[in-house]
Amino acid sequence: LPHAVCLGESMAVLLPDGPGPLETISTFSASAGGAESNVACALAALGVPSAWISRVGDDGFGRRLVAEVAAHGVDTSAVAVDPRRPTGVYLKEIGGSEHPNDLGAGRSRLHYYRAGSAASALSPELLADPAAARLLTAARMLHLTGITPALSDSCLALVRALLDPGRRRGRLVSFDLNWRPVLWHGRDPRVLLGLLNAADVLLLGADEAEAALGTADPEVLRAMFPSPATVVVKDSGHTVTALGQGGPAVTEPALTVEVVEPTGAGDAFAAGYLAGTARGLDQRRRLRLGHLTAACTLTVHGDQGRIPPDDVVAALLALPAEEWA
Ligand code: KDG
Repeated sequence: LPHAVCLGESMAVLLPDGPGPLETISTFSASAGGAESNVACALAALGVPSAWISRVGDDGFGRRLVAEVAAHGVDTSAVAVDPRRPTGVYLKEIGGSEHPNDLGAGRSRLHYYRAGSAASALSPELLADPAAARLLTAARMLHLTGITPALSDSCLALVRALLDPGRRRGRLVSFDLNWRPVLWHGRDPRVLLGLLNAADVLLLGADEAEAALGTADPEVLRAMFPSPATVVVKDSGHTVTALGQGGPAVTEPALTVEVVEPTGAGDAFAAGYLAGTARGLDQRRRLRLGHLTAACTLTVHGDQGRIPPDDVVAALLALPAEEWA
C-alpha cells in the first residue's frame, strides 16, 4: 500500500519538434505530463511507495498515461476511466524562431485542451469509491496542487473534502500552489487562500506567490498562512527557504546545473522534499533532497530525471555547507 497519494489531472503532452508559433509547427511528439503524477513518479523513484488518483478518458491518451505512470512503479489502481469525457491534452509552444508571432527566445507557453476533460469531473464521490478509499486510508501523505481546484466546481469540492480535518486521520497534506492563471478564467482564485491555509506543508514558487498572493517574501507568506506547519518558498530556482511555526528559517541554495528543460522541476522538488519528510530528515536535508531531485529533472528532456544511487544521494545530503552547491 502507498505511503503517499498524489491526486490530480494528467494529460497527453504534444511537444513541437522545434521553436516557433504553433502555426508553423507540423510535427509534435507525444508524451505524458501532469504535476501530481510527476510527483508520484519521483516519489517512487526515491523509494517512497506512491499512488496516483485521477480520471482519464476511455481513449488511447488515457491508456498511455496510466501505463506510463504505472511503469514508474506508481499504484494506479484508483485511476477511473470515464466513458463520456476525453483525456485532457496540452501543447507546448517554444519561443526562439524568426517568425513575427514568436514568443521570444527562452520563453514557452502551455496551451491546454482540458475543459470538460475526464479529470475535470473528479468530485467528492471519489471518497466513496472503494479503490480510492483503500489508498487514501493507507496513505500517510497526500499531495495536492492549486491546479485541481481550478478545473471545476466538483474538483474544488473534492479538494475541500480532502482537506477537511475530519477526514485527515493524521495524514500529512502537502499543497503546491502551482499557479495557472489561465485555468482560473471565470472562476474565483481567492478560494485558494483557504485551501493553502488548510495544508500541513505549503510549497510556493516565488514568482507564483508574487503573482497569485502579491508577495514572495517568506516571512510575509508565513504570516499569511498561520495553519500549515511548514511554508516552503522556492526563489526562482536559486534558493529555497523553509519556515516552520516559530522556528528559525532554513535556507538552502540549489545545485548549480546546466538546465536542459525546466518542465517538471517544481514537481521533482516537491517529491524530494516530501521523500525527505517521509525519511524523517531534518529541514536542511529535506530541502537538499528537493534540490537534488529537481536537478535530476532540470538536466534532462522530459519531466522525470534519473535519481543517483542511494550512496551518492546520502553523500550529497551529508556534505558540509561550503561544499554543497
Ligand atoms: O508541472 C509540470 C507540468 O506537468 C505541468 O505544468 C502540467 O499539470 C500540468 C498543468 O496543469 O499545468
